[in-house]
Amino acid sequence: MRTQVVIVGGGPSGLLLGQLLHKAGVETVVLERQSREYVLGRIRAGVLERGLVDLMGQAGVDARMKAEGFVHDGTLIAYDNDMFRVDFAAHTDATVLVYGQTEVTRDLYDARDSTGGDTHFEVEEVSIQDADTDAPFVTYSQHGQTHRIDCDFVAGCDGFHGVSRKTIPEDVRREYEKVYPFGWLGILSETPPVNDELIYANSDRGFALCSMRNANLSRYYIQCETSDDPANWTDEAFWDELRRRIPPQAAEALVTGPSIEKSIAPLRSFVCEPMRWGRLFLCGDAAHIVPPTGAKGLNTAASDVHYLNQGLRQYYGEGDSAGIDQYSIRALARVWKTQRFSWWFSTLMHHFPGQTEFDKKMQLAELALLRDNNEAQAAMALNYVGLPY
Ligand code: RFL
Ligand code: PHB
Repeated sequence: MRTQVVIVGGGPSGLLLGQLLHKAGVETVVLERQSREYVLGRIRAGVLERGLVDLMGQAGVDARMKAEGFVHDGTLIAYDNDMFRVDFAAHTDATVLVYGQTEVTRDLYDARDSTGGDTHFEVEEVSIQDADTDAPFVTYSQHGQTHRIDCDFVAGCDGFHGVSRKTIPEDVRREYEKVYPFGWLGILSETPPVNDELIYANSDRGFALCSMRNANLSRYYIQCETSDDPANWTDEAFWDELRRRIPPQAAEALVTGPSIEKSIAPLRSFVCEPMRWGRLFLCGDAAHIVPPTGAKGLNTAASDVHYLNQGLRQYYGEGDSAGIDQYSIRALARVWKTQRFSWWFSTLMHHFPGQTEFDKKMQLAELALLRDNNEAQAAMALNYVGLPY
């Protein structure tokens, strides 16, 4: 079998790239390790930058997102029993959209189905071969049979644990990593959100975040130990702890109910350089991970997709390889800036084990600067709504 671009991974990066390339008349095959139901059952990101919203429009898959997503033009930051607001719209000409990654992925699968896109689920033993030559190919097995796809390019969109990054030889690849000494315990509950905008809370007991998916579906997180287990937390214990970490006016307004999902995510910053090796391109979590504090994971995956889509369109449309040659440099320039923002916001908002009184004062001074200073708020707003591509 032969195609133009093999996309390894059917998460949001792979599917969005597939739809954008389809619009340009470029043929793709998507290989996904899990079943579709499994991919659509994962609860992950909830905040979309303008860049991702625009890409969904270019891919022709924004109808439901526009109808059901919620525009947020600011966020609340809480500390010391009080809250202040950062107004995105006042500091930038942009806003963000609250629309879950699960819904983004569902819309992309529906679009891929309706355009006859070739997608293979539950594939095993994916192996990317000869990516450093002009004739790469991908082998995999499915239901006990081995298959081979010859192609022009391979897009490695298979997340942090995929095979694509590891295909780049170790002497070419450089990896940068920071592991945070805590995780986030998250729950989803069919209750109205405590507030119509997100609340990010710094407290002595640890960070908390009040987020949402829609008018009757809330997403809340509390900082926890990395070694913790969701089974250690009853719903009551979660709600009690959340109430202690958010300002009193929010705690009083909180509507609680049974959780419908409860999980722990570790916090990590990670970047792999370069993001291209020959005819293999890494996109999204395959190349980089951010701690979720700035909601940048999915959004940074989308900016990679944008640069790769541009490069491949230029190659197929004009026979010009400048865009794909510059892919890694262009993508990484933006990746490092979103890494910086996610690291800064994570460092500002969490309680670190062994944190000294001085460290705490530094957090408080920086929070006060953000509360009182227009330029500090403008810098935060610019990064939160998403740096331009
Ligand atoms: P994904 O979503 O991980 O998709 C990769 C896909 O590749 C498949 N795969 C393979 N397929 C074929 N062969 C192989 N060998 C394969 N190995 C893996 C996987 O099954 C999967 O379907 O990466 P992608 O598309 O780059 O998208 C990135 C985003 O998913 C990610 O950045 C965000 O979800 C990160 N993230 C969050 N970001 C936010 O902005 N806000 C959040 O609240 C948030 N919560 C999270 C998160 C990531 C989490 N992970 C990775 C565990 C919560 C969690 C738990
Ligand atoms: C979420 O709703 O899951 C969410 C929102 C904002 C973040 C992280 C996660 O910064």
